[in-house]
Amino acid sequence: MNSNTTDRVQFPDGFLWGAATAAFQVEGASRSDGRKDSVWDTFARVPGAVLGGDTGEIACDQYNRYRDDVALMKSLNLDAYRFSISWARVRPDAAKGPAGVNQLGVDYYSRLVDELLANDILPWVTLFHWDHPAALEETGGWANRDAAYRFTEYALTMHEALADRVSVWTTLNEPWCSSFLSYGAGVHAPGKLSYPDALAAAHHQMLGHGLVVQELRKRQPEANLGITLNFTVADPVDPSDPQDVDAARRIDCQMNRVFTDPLLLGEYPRDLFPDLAEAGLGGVLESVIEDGDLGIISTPIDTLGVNYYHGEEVSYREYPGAVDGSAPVARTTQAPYPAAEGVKVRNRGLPMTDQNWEIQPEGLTRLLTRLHNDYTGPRNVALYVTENGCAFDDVPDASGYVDDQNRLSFYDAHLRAIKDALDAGVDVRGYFAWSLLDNYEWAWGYSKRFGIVGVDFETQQRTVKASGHWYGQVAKDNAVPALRGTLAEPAMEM
Ligand code: PNW
Repeated sequence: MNSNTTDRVQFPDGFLWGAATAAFQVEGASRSDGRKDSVWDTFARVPGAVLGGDTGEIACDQYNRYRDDVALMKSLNLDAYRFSISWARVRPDAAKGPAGVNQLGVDYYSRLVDELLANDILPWVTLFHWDHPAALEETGGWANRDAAYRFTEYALTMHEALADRVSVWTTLNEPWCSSFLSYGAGVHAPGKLSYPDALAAAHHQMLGHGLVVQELRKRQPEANLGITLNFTVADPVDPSDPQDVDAARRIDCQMNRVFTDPLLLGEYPRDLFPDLAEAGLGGVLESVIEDGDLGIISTPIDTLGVNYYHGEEVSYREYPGAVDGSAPVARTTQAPYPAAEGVKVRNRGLPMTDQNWEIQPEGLTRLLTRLHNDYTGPRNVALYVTENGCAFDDVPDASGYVDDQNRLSFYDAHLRAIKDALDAGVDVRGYFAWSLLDNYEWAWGYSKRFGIVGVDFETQQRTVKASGHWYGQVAKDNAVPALRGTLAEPAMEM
């Protein structure tokens, strides 16, 4: 087991090393060149919705600084940049037809792609990372089935503009967040507290995913098409207690299988329906599923993107010091699971990030192995870890340098966990650090820093952290170096 060793670990030839961001979190320029409000712009203005009242108006100003940021990626030896396109920049009024396109918005992504290619960096494009036009929300947003068709039209606008240079397309990022957390829990934009809307939004996003895969496949058969999901690893506190096992089953069902089953098996998990009925939501999901939808949703894909931060240990029983990793916002919210009332997350005493997210690298090995065995392996779908990372309250030294050994160790441990999965025969082909830059961390605003590159939000100065220098070397060597320091004898210099 590599994760139990401190040795250097070599990755397979061709393993892809990247870093990720999302449009709303880094671009800023929220009013430039015809962009209009997305739901995140309007949500950020709701009192109490985002810590500190932070908005995305400026963020990392990547819209104006993308050349510098691409140079930074180059200096870190990155093979790929995973970024998202802002729907609100491209179709600001959510209007249909060619007249709805904001060409200046499209042009920005064209320039970004050119800059990446000129630097030999693969553009890994995500079409939807949560910032749909506020105008679309006025007609019900994703709770309205029409959103799936509007999403397809927007996707085709971007495909037409970029397909001569872009070969990797991710439809959605983490639909669990943009449905359950956004329409159900009220934690993310548009901040709704409706489980029926959350279930409808999830289904319509997956329908939009399938429609886009079908259309892009026709136009670009050789493209790498996929979706990125966020996963948890839900363990029962006591595996011999049927109640605890039921708690874990529900969380696994309502975060993981509710997406992987329709996507790769062509059906919703059977156990979801009785749980929903018991929670007073009987017939709600059924009412939005039309004939043929599951066939569209399960259109074959090439890649499943895996976002992993941590798992959780759950029970119906009360344990002292439950884990709560959500932003302490001054707003009414509810659980992001429509049918898991009473399920509690136990604090198992693992080390945590400064966001109270547990650090659990072995969960990633188990997750990748399970996905490969149950879903992707038999269908020849490749796995890429499209996000993994951690928030720490960095303390720069007098010169501004951040010696973030905590973040570096987090990456080291998770990359070793991936190597364990590779050694077990799992088809993992690449890894993206979340995130390239400190950025707008949604409901946490700018209070949480995920970057391997630090950003001074006053001056916009970027400073590569110790973790960034380390990661750049990993990308260059295609290997994680031997661990030094307290865990092992100092490694021999070669
Ligand atoms: C993901 N949760 O978000 C996103 O894809 C990124 O945009 C984000 O910055 C990153 O992870 C770190 O948070 C999540 O509450 C946000 O379970 C919240 C949750 C999960 C993922």
